[in-house]
Amino acid sequence: MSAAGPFSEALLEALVHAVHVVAFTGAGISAESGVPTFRGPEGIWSKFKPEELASMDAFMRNPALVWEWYAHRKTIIATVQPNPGHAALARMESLFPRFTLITQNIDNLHRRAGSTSVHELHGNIERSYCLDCGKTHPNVSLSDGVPRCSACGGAVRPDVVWFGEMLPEIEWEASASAAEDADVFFSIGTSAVVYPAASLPLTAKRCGAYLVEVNTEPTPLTESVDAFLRGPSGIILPRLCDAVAARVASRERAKSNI
Ligand code: BV8
Ligand code: ZN
Repeated sequence: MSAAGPFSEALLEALVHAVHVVAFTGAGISAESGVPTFRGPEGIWSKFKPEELASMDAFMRNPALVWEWYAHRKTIIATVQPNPGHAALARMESLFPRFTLITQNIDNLHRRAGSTSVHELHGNIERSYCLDCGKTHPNVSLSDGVPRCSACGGAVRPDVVWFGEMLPEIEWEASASAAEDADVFFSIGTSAVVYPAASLPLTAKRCGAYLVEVNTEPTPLTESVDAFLRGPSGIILPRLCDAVAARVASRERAKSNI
């Protein structure tokens, strides 16, 4: 174990001197809460093809099936709690001068863990809207298959970004500029295969960020990162926060002893 414990000096020094730290998360950060990922061996895509469910075509073809899938996921999400990985990212808001959290997840667990600002690139399963008049429907009853709009009777859909759909512009712009400005950029629990979200880590690196990946497995991004922290984010992230806090505290003590 080096002086820094399981984390390299380079990583801890980059974090202690960072002004703007950015964290970008995928389904892996919610895995330890019990939310299934997409592409793992038990991933939800292993049973269904993404195009069969997470696309407008799928919804127009069979809205009841798509809603059945989202209802199933909503049921899982309603029973789970944020895990220590989510809590560590909420803690990072007070650990660094500037901290930006970007997520591909739609499970709302970052907000429930206490993160106050979350850029949701792929929407949020707790929001729905009417396809015809755009009215938002916070809670939908799925008793009769496809929820109908109370204002116009139109079909209501989940407020999530499907394949072939544009990402929410404000969230995307804010995320892209955060990646360009990051001193340290974390890619956490994502297979880094869904674009344009997956382009953010390399944008950050190209613009000078120290790029860190936290994942239980290597991904297409791993060969490009400055630090690959292999393991569950629910274990690694709290330990990393403790190591940074300890290093900042010892510097403060050293300064006050001068
Ligand atoms: C768009 C909906 C533009 C909500 C999702 C060819 C090349 C490049 C791009 C494309 C292409 N063909 C098509 C495209 C575009 C397409 C795309 O990227 N396809 C990919 C699959 C090739 N992208 C789009 O369509 C996007 N829109 O491009 O529009 C446009 C539009 C109009 C006109 C012109 C252009 C929209 C993409 C959004 C799709 N929506 N979901 C929902 O139902 O959830 S995608 C889905 O995948 C989720 O949103 C999810 O967030 C996303 C990424 O998955 P991950 O989060 O990474 O999850 P995954 O299971 O894959 O990985 C989990 C990781 O965690 C693993 O690495 C695992 O090892 C790790 N892990 C597990 N446990 C832990 C852990 N890590 C740490 N700790 C643990 N405990
Ligand atoms: Zn309507």
